[in-house]
Amino acid sequence: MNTSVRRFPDGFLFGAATAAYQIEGAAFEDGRTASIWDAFAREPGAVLNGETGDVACDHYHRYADDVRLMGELGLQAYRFSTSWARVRPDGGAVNPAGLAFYDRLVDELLAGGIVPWLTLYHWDLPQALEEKGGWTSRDTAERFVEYALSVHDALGDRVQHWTTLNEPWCSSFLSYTAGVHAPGRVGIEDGMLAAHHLLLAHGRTVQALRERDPRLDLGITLNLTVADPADARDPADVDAARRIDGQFNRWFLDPVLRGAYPADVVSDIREVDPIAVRRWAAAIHEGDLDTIAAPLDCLGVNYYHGELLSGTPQPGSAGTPHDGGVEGENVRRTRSPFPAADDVHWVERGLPRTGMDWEVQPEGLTRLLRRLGTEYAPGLPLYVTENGAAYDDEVEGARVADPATGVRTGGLVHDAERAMFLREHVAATYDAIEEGVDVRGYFAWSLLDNYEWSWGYGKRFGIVRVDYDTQERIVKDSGREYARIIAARAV
Ligand code: PNW
Repeated sequence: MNTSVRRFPDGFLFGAATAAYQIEGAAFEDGRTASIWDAFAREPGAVLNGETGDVACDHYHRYADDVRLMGELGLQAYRFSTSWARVRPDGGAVNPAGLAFYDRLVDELLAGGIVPWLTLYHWDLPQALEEKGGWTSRDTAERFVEYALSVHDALGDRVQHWTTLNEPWCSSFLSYTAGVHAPGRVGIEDGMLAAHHLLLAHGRTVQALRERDPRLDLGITLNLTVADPADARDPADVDAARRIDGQFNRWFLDPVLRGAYPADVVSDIREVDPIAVRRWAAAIHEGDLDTIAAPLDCLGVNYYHGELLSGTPQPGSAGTPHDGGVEGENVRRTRSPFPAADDVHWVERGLPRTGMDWEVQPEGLTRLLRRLGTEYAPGLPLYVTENGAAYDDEVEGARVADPATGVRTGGLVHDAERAMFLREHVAATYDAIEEGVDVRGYFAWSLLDNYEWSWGYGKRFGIVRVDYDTQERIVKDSGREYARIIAARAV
């Protein structure tokens, strides 16, 4: 690891990220109807404490203040997602009032000199489409293209950077196989079908947007890991690492960048559930993989942690870090999101852990970027589109209510661990650039504390604290640290 000052190249973008359902609130305003998350959050036991995104950070009403805050932090780019159920309620006709929100947001960003970085799908499928089969239905991919084109109709004159999907692994295997994310379905076949139709939606959208405007910058964001064998000489450990790499990384990287699903993983799953694999294979039409592999302008990488794997059961092992769900009495049990990994075990290696119990492993990010830049996508610009950590923040200071308004102001949030996490991962990103990997940006997850899916408001990832009673925003120490890094363009 490099220890001298790391100065980022001109043009490297520093930003922060959010997602529609996690921050917007205003869940049923201006014509928006339910998404699968509105429905799922209302199912008993689906989300910790039954919390919903009904209000969240109330960003729908406070977006102008939030953009001002981004300016104060010095953010150069802002990654956000549009809500399908706002733009096309129930997946049907275009809702001008819903689109108008994103129109205002984009104008506000541009006026503040902040580059809008738009994601079309961050997990909030209209519930009406789920009721017609959701992502297990091929038709959903067609509906998605219509939705994408309607967002482009409204914003294409001002938005250059378009990401089709955020983390299709989560919206397929975590959602349709493990049942811990919306819509909470369980089964290998449903997860495999969902993944294929999500990727098809991605490819068709890339083709359609490209045809409309060849100047757009088009990409997809994948959540990727670094899966290491506990003992590189133990074939069972090597095989455990292969399975996790295969089901998590290669299941998406291979079709998107090479036009084929990984054969080893297909045969692993066939051993567990041959009928599921047969039905999935029948759902792949001729030409689908060419569509899915439509050329891209960049690849978005979400990195939180790596993992150490063994083929041998581990005493007292905590289990997969990819549960995405919550342990506890009021929360439903999950199935593994890895259909063919019963013989995979996670090994404790004594690294520090975040509030999600995820390991802190910055050098894993350097290795991941190197692998993508050499093995998978030489020449394809990479962006770290999410990286961050949940911690219990220490709030200090005179948080006195203004007698006139009742609004509490002031206060400091000390989150030294998050500040350190960001600094180390920005440095790890730089180390990849220095090796020659074409990494063009880094987005902190997240701008604001927000709705952390099945954890409700129980986990805070923000560099800005949100008081959910008053909606007050307080820049955390990590936010100030990130602002300093951006101002210096160095770490
Ligand atoms: C990502 N896993 O989610 C999402 O893109 C964000 O919306 C989310 O808030 C953030 O990371 C923090 O969790 C993930 O189980 C959720 O491996 C779960 C997993 C990975 C990513």
